Amino acid sequence: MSTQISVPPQLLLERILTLEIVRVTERAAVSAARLRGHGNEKAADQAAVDAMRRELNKLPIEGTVVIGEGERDEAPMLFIGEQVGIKAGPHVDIAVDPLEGTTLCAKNMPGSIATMAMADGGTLLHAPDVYMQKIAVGPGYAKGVVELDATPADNVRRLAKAKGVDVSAITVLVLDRLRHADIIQGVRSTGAAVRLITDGDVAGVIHCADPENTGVDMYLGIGGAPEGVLAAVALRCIGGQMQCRLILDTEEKRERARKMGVTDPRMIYGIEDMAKGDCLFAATGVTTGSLLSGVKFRKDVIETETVVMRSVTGTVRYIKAEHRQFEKFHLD
Ligand code: VTB
Repeated sequence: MSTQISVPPQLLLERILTLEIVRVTERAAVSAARLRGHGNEKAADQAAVDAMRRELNKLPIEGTVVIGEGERDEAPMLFIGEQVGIKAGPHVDIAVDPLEGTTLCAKNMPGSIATMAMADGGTLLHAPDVYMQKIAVGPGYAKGVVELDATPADNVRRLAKAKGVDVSAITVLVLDRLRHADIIQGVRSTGAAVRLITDGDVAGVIHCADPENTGVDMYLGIGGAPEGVLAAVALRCIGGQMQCRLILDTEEKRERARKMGVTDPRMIYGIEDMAKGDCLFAATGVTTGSLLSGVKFRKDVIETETVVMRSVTGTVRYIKAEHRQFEKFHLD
């Protein structure tokens, strides 16, 4: 079963953009990778942001950043509302996380990626940079097989039943945080396994789409809302289900969300509430993880691995690139 929804032809993104966005995440990943293991999250993130912005501004689009580095006053670049592209071409929404897993990169640990999504203008959820409750599973299950407001134990049992396996064969991926103690305990109480990650829940959610290879059946917990929207775009392309709710626990956050068009602060968002139109997703590995290889610097050649997806066709491509004369063509 696929989560694909039909998109009117006039809303289709030009498919050439699929390859264009690969360049964007490749460049961001290479720039961040030069700072792998330097212990400086800010510098690595800045390098990725600079590179991503430079590349985005070469694209034949009229793009608006809707998921970015933060709101205008706190982010000098790729802030929410920033216009990117050559200002000619289709109107598109852009979601970026130039370095997802800054700590992973700074510590040279597995799983940091440079990632972005592009969608038909006005079709991505404008989410403030707050926390978000998330649950995700892969394709092939009846709608509503798991639910955000069901208990972790209940969700595990429901998923095991739908998959036709014993609960002990289910693995749930969770960010290793104190706030998740109850979730972890709830999952383990059923006999299911928990896999903990220190960071990086965009890749975490994507793992659910291919349980046979990743060993992950479900993603559960609280992570960033921007990462939630990026992950939703990926699942739109490859199939799966996701339910999310913004955590708007202060008046200040509710006000920020209101300004972005959120009318119901308790709303549960499905994939299609977060990504309505045709959309593209790309991620390039910075440090090697279970989804993608990291950047490799060889003599005269830089290697990257990128996954790029398109929702309207459901095509997923893994692109291994060898970059020569990278510096020469990297400049503006
Ligand atoms: C979340 C998650 C991200 O950072 O935003 C997390 O969505 C931050 O959680 O993928 P904490 O505030 O508890 O650290 C990531 O893991 C990226 O690093």
